[in-house]
Amino acid sequence: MQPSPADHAHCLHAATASFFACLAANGVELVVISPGSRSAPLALAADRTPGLRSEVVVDERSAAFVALGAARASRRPVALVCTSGTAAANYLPAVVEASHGGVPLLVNTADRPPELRMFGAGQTVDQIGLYGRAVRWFHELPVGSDLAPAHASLLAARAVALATAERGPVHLNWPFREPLEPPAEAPLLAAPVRVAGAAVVGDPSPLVAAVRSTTDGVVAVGPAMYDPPTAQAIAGFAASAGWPLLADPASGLRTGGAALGMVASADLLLGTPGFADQQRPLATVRFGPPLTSKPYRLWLEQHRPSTSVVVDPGPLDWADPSDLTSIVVAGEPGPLAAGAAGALERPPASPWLDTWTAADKAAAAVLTARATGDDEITMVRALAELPAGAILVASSSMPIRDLDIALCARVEPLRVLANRGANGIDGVVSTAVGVAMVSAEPVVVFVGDLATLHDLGGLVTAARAGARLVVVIPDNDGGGIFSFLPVASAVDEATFRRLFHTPHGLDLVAIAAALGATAERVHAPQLPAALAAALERDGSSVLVVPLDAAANRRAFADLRGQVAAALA
Ligand SMILES: Cc1ncc(C[n+]2csc(CCOP(=O)(O)OP(=O)(O)O)c2C)c(N)n1
Ligand SMILES: [Mg+2]
Repeated sequence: MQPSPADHAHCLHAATASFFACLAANGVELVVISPGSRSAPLALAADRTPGLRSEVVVDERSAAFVALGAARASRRPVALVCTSGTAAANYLPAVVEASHGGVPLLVNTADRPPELRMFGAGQTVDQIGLYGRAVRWFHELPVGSDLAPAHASLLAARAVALATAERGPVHLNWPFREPLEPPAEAPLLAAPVRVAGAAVVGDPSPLVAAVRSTTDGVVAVGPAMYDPPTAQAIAGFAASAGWPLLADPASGLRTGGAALGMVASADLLLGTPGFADQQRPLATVRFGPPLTSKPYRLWLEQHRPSTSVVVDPGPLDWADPSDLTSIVVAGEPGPLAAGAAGALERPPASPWLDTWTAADKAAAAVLTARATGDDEITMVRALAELPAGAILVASSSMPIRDLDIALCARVEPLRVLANRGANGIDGVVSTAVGVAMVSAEPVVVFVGDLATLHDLGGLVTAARAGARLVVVIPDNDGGGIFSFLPVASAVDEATFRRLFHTPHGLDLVAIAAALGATAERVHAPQLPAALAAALERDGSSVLVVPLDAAANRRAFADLRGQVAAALA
């Protein structure tokens, strides 16, 4: 359905106004505008933003050099706005000079929406990557009216941080669909995202201020696989804050020591509607990428805490698919966490923290009682008992989520590694071979059957390299994850199986043996003994655990029901 013209105008201008308000909040003072029609939403928003001075220069070539001179002299990023077509091309000489001269320029070019490109619409040229390698960052925005104001704010913060940190121009290309005129009433703006640390890298004061603002906050740690000193510093910060510590299985914190306030079962707790509705976070401090847990993400989106601090070393690393960030703190997480912990007073007694830790205890009791079913919960219970110092490589799809759900905190170190950058199911066995090549500790890889078939070359590599590796395969004859998705009930069974579950019917034990591994079929409850034996062996071992995807899904539903009952 098309939005009404009024809604369209409101969305479009709320996005551009939020963008410029965020530039102003992060120290931008000047915008150089060249006249045009398609760029109206940018020009009007820039001109109306308090704290921004706008200057109009008709010739874009000259406008860009004016911005360059102003940015050079003021040592602050200066924004440029022009319309589509050769207008944008005229910025090139100044952009090249800014690139070589290390001058922060924020280049904003208006564009036609995708459906008007390549079919002869007026003033339409290919603006994607127009300045080539002369810019530090190029980004094509969503069509204006589809751009959420909070996202526009986040983009503005990133553009300023990048242009400043990387000393050079950045290019944002803005496609706009007509009508372009502003709404009758002033649009509602998103709160600007502040970038702390662009000037003073490593200043922990935003973390301290967030903690002082409320007792009802959480420290969340994504799959950053932090080293032990960093993990310890972050755990120390959470303890000083008196906030619960929600740590992804691949964070480096969940299974790396005793951390006060650790809530390992956050996915189960926040997947329980009563708990998630009642526990309303007022602030979060996140280290590293977003957490794997979907219930955690939905919980944040439901309550939208007003303070969301993200700690990440580089501007291109901040990830926030929910547009929640209010402050980005650039710098190394370990020193920042330690600095903040040092500045905090002893935390007051907090019913909020007590509720979390009591709930976590209840969920952990439910989990530890479940180690007998033919399901992935039982498999995780076995993997949770790997010897101290072991390394567990987890595949994307269900294995990493299984760990998130069912891996309790433990004191003896278990290092969990996962390819969470792009979440592919490819190359998982090969990744584990690489891990084993450089590690003296036992290495186990927990990898789905499809992911194993995707990387059979990894088993060949393991055999050729003589890698000491244990491959544990939850074999649900296809992509079990799809049974948890809405598509499972949206299409007929045969279509679901052919297009999504994709059963292969292959004997993975025979395949693994043929490729040089010691392979056996093991039922989930017998996994602890099989693992212990495999860890004693030289070369690679493959343990294939037969599972039924539907029964496994029921086991998880049952677990969630038990947790909900324990919390009620
Ligand atoms: C390289 C790549 N191709 C496709 C996908 C999409 N995908 C996500 S999960 C999945 C199924 C994985 O099945 P399996 O490894 O058996 O794990 P399970 O879901 O059964 O736990 C697929 C195909 C992906 N993430 N990466
Ligand atoms: Mg599978």
